[in-house]
Amino acid sequence: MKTQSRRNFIKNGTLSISALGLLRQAALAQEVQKPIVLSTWRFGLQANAEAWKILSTGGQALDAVEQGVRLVELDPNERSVGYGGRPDRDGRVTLDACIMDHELNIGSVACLEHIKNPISVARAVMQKTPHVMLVGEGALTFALSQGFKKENLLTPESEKEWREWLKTSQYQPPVNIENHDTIGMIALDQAGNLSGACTTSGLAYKMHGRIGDSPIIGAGLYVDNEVGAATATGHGEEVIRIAGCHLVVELMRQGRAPEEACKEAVERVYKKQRKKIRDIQVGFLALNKEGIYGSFCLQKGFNYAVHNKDGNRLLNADYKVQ
Ligand code: SD4
Repeated sequence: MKTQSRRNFIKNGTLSISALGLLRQAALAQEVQKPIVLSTWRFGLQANAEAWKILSTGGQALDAVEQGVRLVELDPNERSVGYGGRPDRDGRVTLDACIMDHELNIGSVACLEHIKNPISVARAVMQKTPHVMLVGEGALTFALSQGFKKENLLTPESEKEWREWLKTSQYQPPVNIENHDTIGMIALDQAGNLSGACTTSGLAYKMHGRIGDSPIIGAGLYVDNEVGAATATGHGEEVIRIAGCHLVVELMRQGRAPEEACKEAVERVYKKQRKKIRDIQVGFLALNKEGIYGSFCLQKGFNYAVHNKDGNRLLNADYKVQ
């Protein structure tokens, strides 16, 4: 009897020590990975590095995403965002951008001309107006009233390309996967708050006035501080059709891991395809409240940059169409 209870004691003791170990392991596994920032495409590396300066010193995700994407907007060699972006079919550079913080504050501009940093105008819409979205002339008038400078955004390189395009285009907006890229950035700061920003010159040689998913909250970007954040790139028409980023965040709310949520959204685009699937690209990038991230795209070629305490790196998204 005595021996047995001693054995039980030892056995129970061993069990409780290993149970404790398991609990500790589980706690470690659940430790939130923060701060962390993610952005779409290769230029995400430089944008992340800029955002990291803010995040790594305890700054807010909102400031980090704004400053991060501004860098790409200002780069004339990036031909799909901000200054130097490819124009529409009339030769006009029209920009779309939106920003969202952890308190569901949102700001957006669309079809904005002549301003190098549309993301900062979007932030001003969010913080200084009773509205959430301004477009075209109204957005420009507001930007100028806030001290933004009116500038020519069409660089000689972009103009030359556009003039070449005019020769053969028959003025038809093209649908292909090469001549567009957007920077979408999502971040979780040290305080555990999420924010996101998305900015683009949209599809090259689009019809004048065309607006994609990027400035539309719920399509090109969505943030819910209880759940996670998502951003999108690719053919805006397809992303808007499924309310893409809102869908990804809601799928995470239902328990999907970030990559699974992105995959399910891509599946939905795939199932409801209206154009030749090879002519369309859509990519989603998601981050949850625990700092776990994932991505998925329709066809090979989408990559994204991740910066956390382990460094800044470029990863390839998995894809649907083999
Ligand atoms: C748009 N989604 O205007 C943007 C373009 C883009 O990769 O992301 N291209 O439809």
